[in-house]
Order: sequence, then C-alpha cells, then structure tokens
Amino acid sequence: MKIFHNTRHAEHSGRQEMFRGRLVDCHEVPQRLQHVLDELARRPVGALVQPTADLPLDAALRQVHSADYLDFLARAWSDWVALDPTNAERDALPSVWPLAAKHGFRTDAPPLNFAARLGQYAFDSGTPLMAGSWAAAREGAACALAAAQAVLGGERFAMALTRPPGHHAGPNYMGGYCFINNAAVAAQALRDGGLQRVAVLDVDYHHGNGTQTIFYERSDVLTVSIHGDPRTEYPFFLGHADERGHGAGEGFNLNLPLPRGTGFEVWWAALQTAMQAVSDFAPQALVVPLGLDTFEGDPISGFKLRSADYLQIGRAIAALGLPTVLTLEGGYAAADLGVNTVNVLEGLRG
Ligand code: SP5
Ligand code: ZN
Repeated sequence: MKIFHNTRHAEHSGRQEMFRGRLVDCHEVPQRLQHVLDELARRPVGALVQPTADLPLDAALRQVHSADYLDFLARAWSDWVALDPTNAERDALPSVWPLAAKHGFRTDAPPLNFAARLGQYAFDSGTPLMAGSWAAAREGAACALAAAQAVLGGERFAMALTRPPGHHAGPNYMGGYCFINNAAVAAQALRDGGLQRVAVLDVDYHHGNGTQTIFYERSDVLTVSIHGDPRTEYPFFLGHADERGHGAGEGFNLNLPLPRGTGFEVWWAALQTAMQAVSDFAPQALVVPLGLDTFEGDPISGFKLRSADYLQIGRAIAALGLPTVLTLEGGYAAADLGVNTVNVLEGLRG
C-alpha cells in the first residue's frame, strides 16, 4: 500500500476556533498527523511516499471547485493582511455572513471588503486560515490526487495523509476545518482516469456535506455517509436521510444519520447498509474519507467506537474488493489517532 505524506501540513496550524461565543484552542492541529506518522514508524503497513511535482494539480482542483473560490483561497492570506497590517499576527476567521439569497441579501454585488468576502466563502467561524493554509491544503490535495493515480496505476490501496481535512469543503466554500475537498479530488481523478463509476463511503463522525454537494446531481459518483444526526450534530444544515440526490443524481446519495451516543454494534449495522449500497452501484473504485472522530475518546464527537473496531472496519472495506483511495479527515483524540488510523490500514491488508 502506498501512503502519501503531506510534508507541508504543519504550515497550517490554527490557534483558536470560535465555539459558542468563545475562542477555544483548535482541535485540528499538526500533532494529529505526527501521531499517525509515529505509529506508521512502529507499524509500517505501507510505503510512505510523496506526490511528485509534475501532477496536474490545478486542473484537478478546478474539476471540483469554482475558479473564483480557488482564487479567493490563493489570495486570502495577503488580502487578510492588506485589510489591516496587524492582522499578520492573527489567523483569519469570518465574522459576517450573507446567509442565503432567500433572506433578501444580495449575491449579485460581491463586496470588496475582505472580512465580508471571507464570510461569502466560509460557512463557520471554526476554520482559521493563516499564511501557510493554502500551501498545506494544496499539498494535501496533491497527496489525494497522487493516491488516485496510484490506484489507476494498479495499486489496490492508497492512503493520502491529508491535513487539513477536506470533506466539509464544497464547490465554492470552506468550513469544518476544510479548504479543498480531497476525497472529491480523488473521486473525480478516478473518473477522469477512465473509470465509469466511483463510490464514496464517508465514515467520519460528521456528515460529508461538501462531497455530497459536489456530486449531488451526478449518477457517476455515488456518495454514502454514516454520521451523527444533523438535527443535533455539526454541520447541522445537511446530512438528513431524505437527501437522495437531485436530477440525474437522484438515487445516488445515501445518508445514514445515527444518534449521538451510538456504539459499534449499531454503527456496524449502518456500515452493512452502506456497503450494500456501494456493491449495488457496482463501482470500479472506492474513495473512503476516513474520519477517526467516531472514537469513544474524541473530544468533539459523540459515537463510542473503540480502537480494535477500526481493524474490523479496515477488513470490511477490503472485503468490498475494490481499488480504494483513503483520505484522512477528522479524529481529534490526537494521541489515539495514530493507532486508530493504522488499525484501519492494517485491517485493509487482511
Ligand atoms: C473534518 C471534521 O471532522 N470537521 C469537524 C468540524 C467540527 N467543527 C465544530 C466543532 C465544535 C467544537 N466543539 C468544541 C468543544 C469545546 N469544549
Ligand atoms: Zn469529523
């Protein structure tokens, strides 16, 4: 198995995120990935490699994100500092939002003010952006693209150690600690590499709203997500069971929301339902946005999976018999993230 390492991930290192009226320490920190690397050094389940510099990354990003959003990200840090030179000492967080057009706010008169532009492109104030965010997110996406290329080249499994994560990032927005939707980049690259049908099986605690939206009107990419019920859990505004796809994509999205407090037995039953949907679709490849925040010790999530359960999950994913790309998503019990992630990878190997 090839494991693509984002060597620039630590350039994205947020200090604080807004949570219920307070700034709290960031959960999505560089130490997360260091714990995964440390565990991979102890249990080398695959070859740690880096993406090559010749990948068509910009073209791949434009396949899943709008040009204006990518331009916004590329310039965001310098625009933030231009807004006020002392901003260089602070991470960028949005503080004003246009909501949706249905509230009467205009979308046809885009603001010049950068704080307002940040609110146009970010759906929460929990996703700090700093000088190195764009470079780190780009290199992570390169890992996802390289992992897809490896699978197209005949590799059975390829893991992208993506940090920042990606599955909350939509066609033209960031949020949920995510900027570039790495899983969508991988799925689209598999399609562009000639595969007719690709399935996405998202096992992060939070609904993969960005991935769902990117493929919502398409029948060539099936999106399936098992997650905390959005009536009580982040991201709240998407992820309900009645979202089944739209237009040509109708019937090609499946959400399996579960109540906060769910343990492995019930989660496993949902995984069987998800895997049956994947099998029925008969895809030629699979992408797994791998969030480990379903862990019982996760500080911001509510499921009760244990470390040994991740071995079983890896074995189940392998039993689908599909060429598979995995992207790293959430998982905030940092000290346990290495063991839990590598358990999935070890499970894949049978
Ligand atoms: C990729 C991913 O897993 N993103 C998750 C984003 C969740 N953001 C909202 C987190 C709420 C933080 N709760 C802080 C609790 C402080 N005690
Ligand atoms: Zn998550």
